Amino acid sequence: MKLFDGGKAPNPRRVRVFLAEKGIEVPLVPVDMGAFGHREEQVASRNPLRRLPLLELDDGTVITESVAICRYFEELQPAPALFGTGALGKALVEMWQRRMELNLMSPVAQAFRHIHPAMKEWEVPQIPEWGEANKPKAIEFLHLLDNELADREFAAGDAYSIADITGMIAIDFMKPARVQVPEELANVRRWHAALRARPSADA
Ligand SMILES: N[C@@H](CCC(=O)N[C@@H](CS)C(=O)NCC(=O)O)C(=O)O
Repeated sequence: MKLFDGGKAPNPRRVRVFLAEKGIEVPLVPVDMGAFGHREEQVASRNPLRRLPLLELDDGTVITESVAICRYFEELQPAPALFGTGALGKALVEMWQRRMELNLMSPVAQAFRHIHPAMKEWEVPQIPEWGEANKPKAIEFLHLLDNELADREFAAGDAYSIADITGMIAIDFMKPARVQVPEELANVRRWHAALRARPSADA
């Protein structure tokens, strides 16, 4: 199998961090997204959405969507469990994974893609007002998250999970999106710093 990777872009990074936490090595095919390599035949023929990451299995089957790729590896190698354990644990990870994606990563991505000048050819039409409108949505969710993290170590409970990976990468993505984590959100800051200190964060 091979993983078509997009370098610094947040979704490819989600899969690399997940694999690092699992201790799984997969051959990477680096794609230069800055040069629009993801719009060329190599990617477009495998994923008509022309997005990364994508995983190609040895029989030619292609899996796209970061969480679907991670799910595949979770099933191949269940330990350490990054999608939760037991009925309740799995439901809570799913809940927080979706919350992180829909309420944090998505508004941050919208802010970045609709405001940053470098994204003008990526997001057509680019609507800066829409980008600006998304910034307070991300901040509002971070306040909610800060309350939740007051009495637990990780997003979905006492164990690290894919929800933490999505959350960490969404917060890292706030820098180029020019959105600040409010100073007073001490729990979010503590949680993010702990996630960044894990070796997997550099994957
Ligand atoms: N929902 C997809 C999103 C994939 C995605 O949007 N990837 C970005 C990189 S972070 C991309 O390929 N963008 C290319 C483009 O917008 O043209 C996933 O979770 O993998």
